[in-house]
Amino acid sequence: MNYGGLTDDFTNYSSSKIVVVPVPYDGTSTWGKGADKGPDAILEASENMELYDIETDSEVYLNGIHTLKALDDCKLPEEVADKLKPLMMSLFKDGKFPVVLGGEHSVSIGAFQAAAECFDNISILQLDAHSDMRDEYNGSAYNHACVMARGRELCSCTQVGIRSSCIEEKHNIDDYRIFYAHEIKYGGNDWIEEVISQLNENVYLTIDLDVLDPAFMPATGTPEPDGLCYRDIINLAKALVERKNLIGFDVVELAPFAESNASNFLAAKLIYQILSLKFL
Ligand SMILES: [Mn+2]
Repeated sequence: MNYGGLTDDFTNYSSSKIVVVPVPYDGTSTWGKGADKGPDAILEASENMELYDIETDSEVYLNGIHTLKALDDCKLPEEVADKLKPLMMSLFKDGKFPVVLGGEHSVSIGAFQAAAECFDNISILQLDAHSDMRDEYNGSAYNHACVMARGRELCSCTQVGIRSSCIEEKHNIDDYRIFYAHEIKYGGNDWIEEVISQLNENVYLTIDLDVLDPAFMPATGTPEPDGLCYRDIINLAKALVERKNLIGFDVVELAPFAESNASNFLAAKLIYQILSLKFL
């Protein structure tokens, strides 16, 4: 399987501008399991997408999309980071635009480390229901609940869509850099401008799919009510690619349902629409 179900003409590594990195890791999730099935579900759904994007009037696959062999066989989240970081660094050095498919959110840590090492003047933009700012959880600093605490050790992090935190995380949260879901949903339209204006020139985007309302994205391990809608993310992505240099992104925490493909298809299409905006 490759992302988009493309023919060989558009999947060659050397000629592809985009590289998809499946990381089917689900070692630290605490409630709903199944994020290890996320990458395959996204790839399978992507083979059933239309490859023409209406809003941008473009066919982004013409830039080439290479899908790597899955990074698997890791037991601990530290091992995932140790393998993903050099892989991502090699992609950045080759001038590729990487898209990481999780897996649970701890897989982002290796991508953050690579981004911070390869780019100066960088920010991480997190879309998520959960602040993920615990110093450590269940004995590991690389647990999915700690991913943004690791991110903020590397560069400035802006958090969007948050609606679940524990009290111990508050000392790690910067009030200026967090945009709670209720403020976004019920507080007017200025939030996108405020988010973009605080980001550095280079931006790595991490999308935990539970940022979306469970009405749209039920197939995730830790769903939280009162979340964002698909259009909120597209509108933010539009402003992001127009004003900043998006260097890559990840989409994590899809835990597919056997009875419905809708969440899988949403994830596949969200990736394609962000790519369509980026390469317009
Ligand atoms: Mn998360």
